[in-house]
Amino acid sequence: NMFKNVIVKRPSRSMVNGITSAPELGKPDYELALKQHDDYIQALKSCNVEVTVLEADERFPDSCFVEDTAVITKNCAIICNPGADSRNKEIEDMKETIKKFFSEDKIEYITSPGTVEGGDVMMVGNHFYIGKSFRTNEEGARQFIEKLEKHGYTGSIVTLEEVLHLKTGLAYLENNNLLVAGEFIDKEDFKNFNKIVISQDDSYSANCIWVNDNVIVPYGYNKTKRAIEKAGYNVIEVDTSEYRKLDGGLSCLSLRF
Ligand code: CIR
Repeated sequence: NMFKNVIVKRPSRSMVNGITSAPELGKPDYELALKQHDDYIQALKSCNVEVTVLEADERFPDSCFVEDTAVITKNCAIICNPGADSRNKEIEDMKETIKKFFSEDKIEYITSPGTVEGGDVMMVGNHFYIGKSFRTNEEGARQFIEKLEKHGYTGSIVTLEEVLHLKTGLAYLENNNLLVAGEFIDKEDFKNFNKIVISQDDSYSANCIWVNDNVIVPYGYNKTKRAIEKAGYNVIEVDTSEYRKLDGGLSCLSLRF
């Protein structure tokens, strides 16, 4: 179950106008964000994946967060229908990119009134958890499960109470290991996982990514880093401070398949 490909998109200068729930953190510094994006790409390359780098799109301040535009699996790609209006048209460009990897019969679309953002979808083997959030609605989740089943997968819905996206507080590290923070720590849906619990102060670091037995972790969260190392992974740190200012983390910045 290794990843071969990763798609990322360069941040735009307009990112300073991206959506945020934490304006008190200040506006992102574009130059620093670019440097952090370079480091992110380097980290991915060190995990033996082919990285496709899309050009920045100034029309969409949040467009570097490509994860929300699609969910890509081995068998199919599902183009999302982002619930955030300012982000909805980000899917147009992603569709074209995905067509380079998948034939038309393997590409599915979520349609209105259904909304889904990929940050609400977590893959665990052949099963997908779909967060019902402010961005992903019931109808979107229903369509998503229907598409999954068509391509040999299953899905279930998890209702979110607090965080933006499902993967804001969860990361699956394969081998039944699950990073959990906040509202997900005690959720019934995840009781059979080997949980690595992230404390409230470090909750941002629950958004990590497993890439071929390495785990990329946000820089500056030593407790999280040590816990993941203890679970047997090679940890790579990448600073994401400028993306954090827009509620974005490591998973949001790429599509991995
Ligand atoms: C947004 O609010 O849509 C962006 N500022 C952050 C998106 C983060 N994406 C993710 O968690 N998958």
